[in-house]
Amino acid sequence: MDREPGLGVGAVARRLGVAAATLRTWDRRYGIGPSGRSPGGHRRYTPADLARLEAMQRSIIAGAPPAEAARAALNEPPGAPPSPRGHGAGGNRIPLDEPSTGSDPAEARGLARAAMALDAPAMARLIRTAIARAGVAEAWDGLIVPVLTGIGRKYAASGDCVEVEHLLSTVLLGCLAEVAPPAEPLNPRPVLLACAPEEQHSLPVYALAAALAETGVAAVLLGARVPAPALAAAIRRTGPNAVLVWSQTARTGDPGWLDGLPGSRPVVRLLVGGPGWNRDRLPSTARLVTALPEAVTEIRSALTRP
Ligand code: B12
Repeated sequence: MDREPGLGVGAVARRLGVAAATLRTWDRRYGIGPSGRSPGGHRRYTPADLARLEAMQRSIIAGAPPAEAARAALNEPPGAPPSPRGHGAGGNRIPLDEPSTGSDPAEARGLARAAMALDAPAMARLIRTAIARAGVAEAWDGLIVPVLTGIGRKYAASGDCVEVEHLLSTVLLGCLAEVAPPAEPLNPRPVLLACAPEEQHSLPVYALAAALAETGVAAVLLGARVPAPALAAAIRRTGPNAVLVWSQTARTGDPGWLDGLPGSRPVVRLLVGGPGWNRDRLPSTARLVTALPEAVTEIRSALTRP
């Protein structure tokens, strides 16, 4: 056994960038914990323990479930050379959460694999099949969001995958745009969908437009990075029943400008969506929606108002 006093749980947590509670859980659940003792008898992580944890963390970032990552790390001889970041065993995998009920985990793994392989035709096939089978809202929440979130996590952990993010986004925008607008829309007045000024993350508004189209509602999709005066002009010109503005990132989430949007004649229902918004500062005229089906319901209810 290693005779060095080693590191306490707090120091190891800081080094790996995970919470101390996570390390305790890994120890309890997977038996990957400190094997040393301090002179005072406290448990200490030895350099070999640390190497094992680093190996486990690399596997998790590469997409392995924690139990499997721990098993592999415990079986790896301590001191085995670390695989280069993001390219080791399983390095081509996107970490996926447990799928929501009703969704098919194999489908999400397939889309993640096709995305990592930059195989656009395979991605499009999987996305189109899911939309045709379950509709846009279910395909979005059950298949697409988990893969997007996984890619985001991989990017955050390693800086990799920006090309995957770009290609999957391009394919998705194409597939969502294929959902035909209703021939005879339910809504005589338009619904406007826009991203906040400088917000480039536009996929959710495309998904919303497609989901609305499936229910017979036609939307006017202004897309990414809509300047505030341009949205105001579109509202004045079209007299919409409902407007939804998306902010994905905190950088675009200051809602100060929303108050300046034209709000009446007829009454415009103002909805905001996305994790970027500063919720404490939303004007009382804006209602925050937190899920795609909720946005569809809210928009439809605005249409049926007198
Ligand atoms: C696709 C993507 C891109 C694409 C966008 C393409 C497009 N046309 O939209 C591109 C490649 C352009 C891009 C660029 C960048 N991106 Co980007 N991107 C993403 C990614 C992978 C998915 C975004 C998305 O569509 N999310 C929508 C859903 C999937 O996510 P969600 O909001 O968390 O969903 C929750 C709710 O909002 C709700 N929900 C889901 N869908 C819907 C729909 C509606 C209508 C409603 C109401 C609710 C709802 O349900 C979910 C559970 O609660 C995210 C990862 C992520 N976790 O989101 C990163 C992410 C948003 N990007 C990020 C970054 C840093 C960038 C860049 C700055 C650098 C980079 N990665 O290249 C640039 C610059 C962007 C800019 N200047 O604005 C960070 C943002 C970090 C932060 N907190 O600010 C993220 C989180 C990745 C990460 N983990 O680091 N990106």
